[in-house]
Amino acid sequence: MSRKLMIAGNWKLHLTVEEAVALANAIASGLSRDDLDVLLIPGFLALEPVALSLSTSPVLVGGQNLFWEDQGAYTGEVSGPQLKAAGARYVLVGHSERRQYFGESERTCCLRLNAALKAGLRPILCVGETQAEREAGRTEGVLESQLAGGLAGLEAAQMASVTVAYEPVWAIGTGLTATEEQAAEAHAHIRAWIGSRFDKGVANSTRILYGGSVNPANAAGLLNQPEVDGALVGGASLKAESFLGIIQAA
Ligand code: G2H
Repeated sequence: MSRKLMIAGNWKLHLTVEEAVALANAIASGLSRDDLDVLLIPGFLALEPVALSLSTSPVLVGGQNLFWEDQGAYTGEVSGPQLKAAGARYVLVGHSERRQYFGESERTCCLRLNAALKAGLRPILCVGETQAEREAGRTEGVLESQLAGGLAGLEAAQMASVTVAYEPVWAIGTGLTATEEQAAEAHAHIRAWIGSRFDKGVANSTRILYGGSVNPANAAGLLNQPEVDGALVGGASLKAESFLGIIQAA
C-alpha cells in the first residue's frame, strides 16, 4: 500500500508570531510540489496566525503538545479542542524533549493521544531510544514499550488517524543522523510491531516519519528507504531554504 510522504517542520521554542508567519508564508510560496503533505508545527502563540496565513495553501498546521482534558482549572495547558479551533490538524505526542524535560510518561502519552483523537486531531506519536539504550542493545525494547504505552487501548480503526515518528534521541539537534540502514531497521521494527499489535493492513498503511538532524544533504538517502514515509525536521525547518530543500529532496 502506498503511503503519502509527509515533511513536517517542528519549530520547537523558536520564532515570534511575526517571524513564524513570515516563515510560513515563505515556505508556502516556495512550495512547488503537491504530491506530499507539508506540515508546520509552530509554538502555540503562532499557531492560529500561521494557520490563518496558510488558509489558501495546502500547507497544514499542527501543535507541539496538548493536554488530555478539554477544559478546566489546568493553568498553562492547551487542549485538543482549542488546537482544533485554532486551525491545527495534527499534534505531536511524546516528543523526546517532552519526555526528557517535562516528565512525559507512556501513560500521559496515551492520555494525550486519546485526547487528540477525541478532538479530531491526528496525533504524531514520537518514539526513540537514547544513546545509552542503543549501546546497551535495548533499541527495539524501548521502541516496543513506547509504542505499547502510547497506543494502549487503541482499536485498529483508530490507527488510520495516527502517525508514528521515529526520532532517535541521540540524533536530535546533535548533527548526528541515523544511517539509512539504522533508520530503515528501526522503521521496519516499528512496522512489524504495529502489524502484530493490530494487523498487517494497519501496519502497511501507518505513516512512519524519521526525525533527528534531517537536512537537505541527508534527506534524499533517508527518504529513499521504503520504510521511511517522511521526515520530522527541527533545526533545518527554521529557514525556508533548507526546509524547501528537504521537500525537494524527498
Ligand atoms: C527532532 C527534530 C525535530 P532536529 O527533535 O523533531 O529536531 O531536526 O533539530 O534534530
